Amino acid sequence: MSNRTFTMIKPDATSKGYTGAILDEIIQAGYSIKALKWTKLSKELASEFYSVHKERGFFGELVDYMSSGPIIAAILEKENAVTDFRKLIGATNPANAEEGTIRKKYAASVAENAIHGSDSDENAIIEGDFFFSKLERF
Ligand code: FUP
Repeated sequence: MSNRTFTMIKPDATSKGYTGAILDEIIQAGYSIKALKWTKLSKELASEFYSVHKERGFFGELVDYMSSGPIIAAILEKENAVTDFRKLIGATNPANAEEGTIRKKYAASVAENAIHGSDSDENAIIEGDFFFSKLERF
């Protein structure tokens, strides 16, 4: 069991001014920030990040949306990081997310769902490495 996960606060949430509130929820939930970046994905990089979904009908929209504005990318540390973070953010579709979860509070729709959380320890490492060099993580 790994103690690190990777997250992005997505363009809908950053543009609505939810960045500070969401980061605070993450910290209050016991995560410490090991790497943090305010950045913007190009279409090419968004396509690469989400390449696992490239055959899905929503892929084009997903890439357009994820490259539409700035995001926060972060590596987070806590015991049982990946599983607990998925619980903290809630279901992919905010309509199905439990009360109190970040997506329930801040997400607009399944496409614009405010935040990403890695779904496995392996993907947490791959996704963290996508955004951060050795010099940018502590
Ligand atoms: P999650 O692991 O909760 O981020 O969800 P997925 O990996 O299944 O999906 C990745 C992203 O694709 C979601 F965050 C939003 C987008 N998506 C859609 O736009 N429509 C869908 O039906 C499913 C996912």
